[in-house]
Amino acid sequence: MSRLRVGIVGGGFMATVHSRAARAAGAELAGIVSSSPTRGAAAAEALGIERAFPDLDALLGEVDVVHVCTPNAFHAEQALAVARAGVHVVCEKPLATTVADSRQLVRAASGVTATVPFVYRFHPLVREARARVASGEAGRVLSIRASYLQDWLLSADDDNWRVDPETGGRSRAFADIGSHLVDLLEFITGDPIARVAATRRTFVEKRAEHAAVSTEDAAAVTIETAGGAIGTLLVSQAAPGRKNALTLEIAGSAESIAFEQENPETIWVGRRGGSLSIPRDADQLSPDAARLCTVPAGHPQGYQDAFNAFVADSYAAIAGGEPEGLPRFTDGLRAVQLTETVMDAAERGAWLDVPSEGDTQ
Ligand code: SOE
Repeated sequence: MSRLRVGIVGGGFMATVHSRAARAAGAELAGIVSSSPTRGAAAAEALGIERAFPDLDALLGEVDVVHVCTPNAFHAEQALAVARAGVHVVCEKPLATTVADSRQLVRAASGVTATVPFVYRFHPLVREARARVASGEAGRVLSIRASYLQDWLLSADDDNWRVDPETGGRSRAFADIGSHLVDLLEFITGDPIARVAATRRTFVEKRAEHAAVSTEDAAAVTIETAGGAIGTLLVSQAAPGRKNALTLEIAGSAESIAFEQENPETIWVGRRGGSLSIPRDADQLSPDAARLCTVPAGHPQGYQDAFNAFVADSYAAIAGGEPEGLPRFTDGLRAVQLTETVMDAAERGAWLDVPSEGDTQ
């Protein structure tokens, strides 16, 4: 079989991560489009990609799959063009900046493989946590304590396109990192968030290149799940010392399970008697966790490994496979729906129901 020909749109940090993962999966990096021809040429050179193309249309005729790694506001238009050309698509999160656009993407991409990099799903011990909940070992899910804290937008000197709703969308911290948190929570528990109450804050209103910033630095959310669990989510990009601290702790009626993204090689299983820490060791894990172990126990796997596994599974789906737990455009839509409901709940100061998948299709 000939190698999959991959195109990348965007030239920043995420384009680097995606291109490494595409290469690791054995694909051919055929082309890149960036915001200007000069940037495109520089990105092609830096990432070892064959050609820089002047625009997306030119790239589309040359590739089997396009990875969209541009600022949020461009996702909808670009992913739509890719899907409408019958080309497979991997689109960064948030899938789009509105629910309406995300729905349109889900419809437009029904004939191609279309995935969203909720890559924390690909840590083997996340799969182990999921298996413990699914098998009933953890018992009924009672409560959830979840947070995702970063500090890179702490001060007025810190700036980024994400703070501007024109490029980042209405929500910033929740769309950017809260989306990962809710995806992971629902993925592990299998229990959808049914209702939310929320509050949000913009601590820094004037940044180096943006005045009157309205997007949130932080959001605090109280949740109820369809299965009757309750929980709290704290999301902030202004928490000193926290770099990429996604923490998820689920208390079931039989055991608690805690996962920390910055320390993904163990999960903590809490019990009334005899709590334990489970290391990533393929021989001891459930099949779906074991399949994602790429190096032996004691040889740490991390973020890029999770990303590589996501891209490898996306390509396996393109080849006709059905890999377990692959985040698709419907999951991207779900996270956008949750983000929008959290923002609405914060603005209205009210508990709001989260529309279910069926309502949003
Ligand atoms: C920036 O907040 C960022 O790079 C996110 O965009 C990623 O999705 C997350 O994995 C790490 O932080």
